[in-house]
Amino acid sequence: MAADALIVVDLQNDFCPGGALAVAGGDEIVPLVNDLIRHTEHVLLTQDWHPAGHSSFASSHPGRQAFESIDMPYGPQTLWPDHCIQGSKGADFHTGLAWSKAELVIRKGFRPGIDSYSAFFENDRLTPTGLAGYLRERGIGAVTLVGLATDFCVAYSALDAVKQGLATTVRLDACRAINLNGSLDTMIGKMRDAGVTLI
Ligand code: VGL
Ligand code: ZN
Repeated sequence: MAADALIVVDLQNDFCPGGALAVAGGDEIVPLVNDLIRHTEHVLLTQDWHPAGHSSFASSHPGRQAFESIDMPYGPQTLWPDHCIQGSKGADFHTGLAWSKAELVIRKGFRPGIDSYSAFFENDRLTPTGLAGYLRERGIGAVTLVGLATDFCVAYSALDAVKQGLATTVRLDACRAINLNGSLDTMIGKMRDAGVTLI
């Protein structure tokens, strides 16, 4: 029988209150996520992991501001404040997160010229992270996603999970959103249309 996995997306200091790209209430989900970790056999984590000067940072584009969109060779890209820099405190998992049980940590966004919201494919939609192969080899056929942010890394990961043929659930009570220009409603609609189970 195919196994289930819990994927905890980017529950890192920089996405929690006080962090560089704080998501409102980002830390509130930690107790519930820990509960889900305790009750799930296979736990995987993603970790946003950018080199300094990453192309998704507004600071890398003189004259541009955070939360604006720019055209990258691979398409439109939202610019962000500097965040989750490799090895920094902001890139660490939230201190309350019971992460030690995790079987795998997928780092993403480490290529200087490409951002990566999804745990499966970078924002060029072509470069794989290796997660699909890992899940296939481990016989994992269903995933539940939780974490930050609902409308970016969680949603992109969920949409790609469905495309990989995985039974995909997002626990919205264990996620928090950035909600930029209506992005939460847009991405909830896309997930629902794609067949993601939203609970
Ligand atoms: C994320 C923006 C930039 C996320 C990561 O985890 O949703 N959002 N990097
Ligand atoms: Zn990022």
